[in-house]
Amino acid sequence: MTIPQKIKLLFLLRISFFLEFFFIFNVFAQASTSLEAPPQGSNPQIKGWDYVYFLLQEKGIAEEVLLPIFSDARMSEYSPLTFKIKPSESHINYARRNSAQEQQNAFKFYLQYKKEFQTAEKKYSVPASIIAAILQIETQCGKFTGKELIFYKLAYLSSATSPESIEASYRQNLSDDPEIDFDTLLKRAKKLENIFLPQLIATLKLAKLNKVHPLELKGSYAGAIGFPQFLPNNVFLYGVDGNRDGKIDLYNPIDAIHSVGNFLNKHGWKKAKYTKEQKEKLILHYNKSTPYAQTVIAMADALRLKMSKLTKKSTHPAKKKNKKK
Ligand SMILES: [Ca+2]
Repeated sequence: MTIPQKIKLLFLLRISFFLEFFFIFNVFAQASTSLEAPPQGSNPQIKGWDYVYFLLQEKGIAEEVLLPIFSDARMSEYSPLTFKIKPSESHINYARRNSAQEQQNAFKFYLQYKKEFQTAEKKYSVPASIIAAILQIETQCGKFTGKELIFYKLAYLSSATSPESIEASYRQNLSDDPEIDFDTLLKRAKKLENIFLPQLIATLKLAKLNKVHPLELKGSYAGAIGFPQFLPNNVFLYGVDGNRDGKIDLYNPIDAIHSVGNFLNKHGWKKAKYTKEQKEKLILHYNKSTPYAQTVIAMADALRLKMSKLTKKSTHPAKKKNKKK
């Protein structure tokens, strides 16, 4: 390459650098005008959570509620959320969960709470086998309910529209797709905020109701709690006090059984029989993953078979006796 060619190339590179710089600058200027203005000044006590703190205050949550939580030692420092512009399909291999061992565990749980399962089935029209399969796939019927601080996780997920999250996510998405549309990214951020901010507020409400510190509520990395892994707001919308002790406690197996039944019933499960496709559609309300819904149905089919064998045995005790002789 000759010297003039090199100069020309350098010139072109500089031009593209400036173009890129102006583009990014423009994009962030646009972001800051189309989003709420971030709070001015920073309180070191709240460890960088100013933006979410501001969102919560905007929703009417008082400083005396927020400051003790965000300044608590259990609340880690804020780091921006990087999200994908297109929601990615779950990579969980649900089909693997329908093993003989998992079916056995769900069946054992069913036998332990048989009466409650039958009551729930009558009350909500949702087969016991479906409820048991959901509880098994969610948490192995309460064995693994998650150890994450849900207030922290939901605060993090609520911060999608923070300038730091927008910037980090823009850069990450840009490396995947150089033609990424900034408005689509902003819309996705707003959607995430609209999903998770109400859940964060519901966490505060739930903590108040249960008379515990919000940072004592534990669950999954996505903020779901209890045997059925409900998001906090769903506890208020679909939770049921199945054992009638005056509290909705999703760590209580009976409340959990009733709550899953009620959730599906309120989402349209109104009768005992549906086609496989109809069942799949209804279960997608619980978890928007087709492999999840298919695994629930497959496990429920296996459980129903075990349950029917049980009924046959119990309805023909004499036959069984004779056989033994
Ligand atoms: Ca209860």
